Amino acid sequence: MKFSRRNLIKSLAALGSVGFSTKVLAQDKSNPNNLPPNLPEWTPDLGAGVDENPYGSPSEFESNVIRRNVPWLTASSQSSVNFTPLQDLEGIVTPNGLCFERHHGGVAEINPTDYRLMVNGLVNREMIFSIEDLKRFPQVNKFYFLECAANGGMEWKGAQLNGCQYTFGMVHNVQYTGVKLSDLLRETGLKPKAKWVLAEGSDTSGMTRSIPIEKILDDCLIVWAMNGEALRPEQGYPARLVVPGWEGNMWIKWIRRLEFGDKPYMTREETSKYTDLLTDGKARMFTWVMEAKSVVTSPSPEKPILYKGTQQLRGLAWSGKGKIKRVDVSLDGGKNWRTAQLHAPIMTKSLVRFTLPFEWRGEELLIQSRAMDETGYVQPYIQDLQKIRGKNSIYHNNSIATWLVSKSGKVDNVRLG
Ligand SMILES: Nc1nc2c(c(=O)[nH]1)N[C@H]1C(S)=C(S)[C@@H](COP(=O)(O)O)O[C@H]1N2
Ligand SMILES: [Mo]
Repeated sequence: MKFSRRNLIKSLAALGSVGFSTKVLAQDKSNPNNLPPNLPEWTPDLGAGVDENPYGSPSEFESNVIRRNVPWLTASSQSSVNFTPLQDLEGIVTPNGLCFERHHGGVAEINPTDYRLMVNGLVNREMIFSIEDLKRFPQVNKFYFLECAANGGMEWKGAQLNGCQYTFGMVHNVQYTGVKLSDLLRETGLKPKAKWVLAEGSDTSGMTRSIPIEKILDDCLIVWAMNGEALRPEQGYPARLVVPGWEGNMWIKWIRRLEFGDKPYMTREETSKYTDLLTDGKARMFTWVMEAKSVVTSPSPEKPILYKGTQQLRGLAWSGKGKIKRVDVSLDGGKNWRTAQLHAPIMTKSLVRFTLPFEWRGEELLIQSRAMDETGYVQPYIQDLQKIRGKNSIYHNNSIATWLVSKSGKVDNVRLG
């Protein structure tokens, strides 16, 4: 049925005028005493005072909106990962307490007074910066997504984890405040032979990665704040490296040193981990860019369809190569596609929100979303990735997922073909 005004009025009349009373599947757990026209129970008495919770936390009724982990993926609570609850978020900002965490040696506890960033190697002047020194440089405020290269890694061999949070939640999107490395490096100067940077963390894991100088000078940042407040300890307090659009592993947290050299340092994280093992036994190295990807966050396994009638499909798209240009959505497993609405702001290397209204009459659906970025790159199916990379991969799975909606409104993660 088309939503022409005449049809709408006709159908409202048929329903006894309340279009929203078509609830068919949801269990209504409301307390009737609190519903109109009654005075609800929270009105007669005064509410809590302002000073009872000086930092502030979400409503107790939102207590299910939390980071979650998968026990079999967690070696220990120090070498661990948890996932952002994408299915419960709106817009594009990931609240600080919900940003997924990945750390290899636990969260370093650093008094910012004792924090220093050292710059050495092929620079004209080796220097050491405190946080206050960093804050004297021109500041930038930028939204960027951070995605772990292993996001979706469990899905290479088939549909494994039945959740939007577990299959896509190793990504967060935050507004960072910090300084451009290109500005900082004007202070130290660079020797002509400087071609690579070794970025080193100060946590127990000794996390180190090599980054080419072009990227460092293009858009990398040293940041001290996220979403308007100091970095959280889990995200690298008091300072971390931001490497826009590139795999999360390179965004060194608790960063202590940048060493400039003339070749890559071939660290553990770039020679054994974070490489892609191909069918011929060779591995791709230095596959830094996180390519275009998207996910339908609702409906999703955690967000079943509760009503027949008009639905607002919601999702997120991102690309490490630049801006998202378009997102198409299919409800029939890829046979037909409709273009979703992208919501401003659409920023480079940032999550973008998309929505698409559709009518649900209780039939089975196979929901997919496909992102395209400004370079013309189109998000692939897993079969396309496997043709080139085989089935040994763990990292860089940016393929299209399929959510099966059953007649009951239940949603499951499935693999087609
Ligand atoms: N020093 C240090 N930096 C690190 C890590 C770490 O264990 N130690 N983990 C890396 C990995 S694998 C990822 S995906 C991101 C995760 O950042 P987040 O915890 O803010 O989500 O940080 C990266 N930076
Ligand atoms: Mo990662």
